[in-house]
Amino acid sequence: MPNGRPRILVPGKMSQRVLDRLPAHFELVFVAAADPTLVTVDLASSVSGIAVQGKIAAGFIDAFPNVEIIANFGVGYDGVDAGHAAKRGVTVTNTPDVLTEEVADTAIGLLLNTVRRFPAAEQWLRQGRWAKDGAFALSPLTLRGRTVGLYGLGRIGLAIAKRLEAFGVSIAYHTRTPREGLAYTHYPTLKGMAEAVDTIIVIVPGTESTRKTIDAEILDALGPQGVLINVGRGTTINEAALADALQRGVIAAAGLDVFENEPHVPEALLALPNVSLLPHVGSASQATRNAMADLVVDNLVAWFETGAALTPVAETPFKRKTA
Ligand code: A2R
Repeated sequence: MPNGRPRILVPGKMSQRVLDRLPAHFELVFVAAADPTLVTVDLASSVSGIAVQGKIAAGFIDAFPNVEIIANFGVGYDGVDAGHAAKRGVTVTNTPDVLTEEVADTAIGLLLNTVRRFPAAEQWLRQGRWAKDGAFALSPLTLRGRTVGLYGLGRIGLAIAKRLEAFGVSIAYHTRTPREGLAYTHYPTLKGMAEAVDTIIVIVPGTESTRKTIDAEILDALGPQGVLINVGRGTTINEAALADALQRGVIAAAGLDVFENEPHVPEALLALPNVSLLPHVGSASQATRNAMADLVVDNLVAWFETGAALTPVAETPFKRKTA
């Protein structure tokens, strides 16, 4: 620990607020990317913590024999190999709760944009077509009378459900374990829920157990009036199957804020009129990103000052070993 202060490594891009706050507590060091070949011998042994807004693979964790904590910017930590960190005794933290309401707001906005085609309507106005060609086409779809199935009912899923109650739609959900004390219908299988609802909102984490689970079979079960919204992770959807289902009218429309290979969006989806697309802005207000940045820094400070992180992920419930 040079200067007696822990050394924190930032690989690649990071929120400016994190970069502004960390130097009050730590010595900051940088590498251009989370690539073990960029790590010098001096860096390897001296780094005690990593702050990351991107991917950290097992090989990068192994490049740092003395690393204790990896603080991830975001509630979803699918980019960090938390299973490997757990085996190494390295704590991983994420940023839950502080973005819950913002992402739920985004989900509702994307749902309305998708069903009522508001982005296309605004383009119609901006292009002067309202005056030239008349009223924008009636939206074939409506939120009225819909039954919405939440795939995932954790912190964000529940915040979406609370909002949906005010919209007067029916609400169901699929999770592996039913939540106590809720009036929403629980479906033990995704297929069962897809058959029963006409709208699915995806808000599960990007894990092996959710990977490509929204596939041709589920889209078929959702049906021709079906609307699919994804504010979780792109990996949960088989994008080729989705594009095919949208082209052939197997489902009616989709709204996507997340993609499998961001920032690249499949051409097949870009070409479709019945898709509303956002560039992963679920939590992207200045205020919410500030709160996330503060939680990244506060986790690191708490770890080194009190010996316990504020929001460790489930895989790494560790306390700091003091020498
Ligand atoms: O299955 P459960 O009972 O563990 O419920 C969790 C559900 N979930 C799943 N549901 C069905 N099949 C699965 N294989 C599966 N894996 C997880 O997702 C729970 O209801 C929900 C996750 O909730 P939280 O951990 O509270 O996460 P939060 O804050 O709502 O964020 C969800 C995701 C993040 O991981 C980012 O990817 C994205 O939203 O921002």
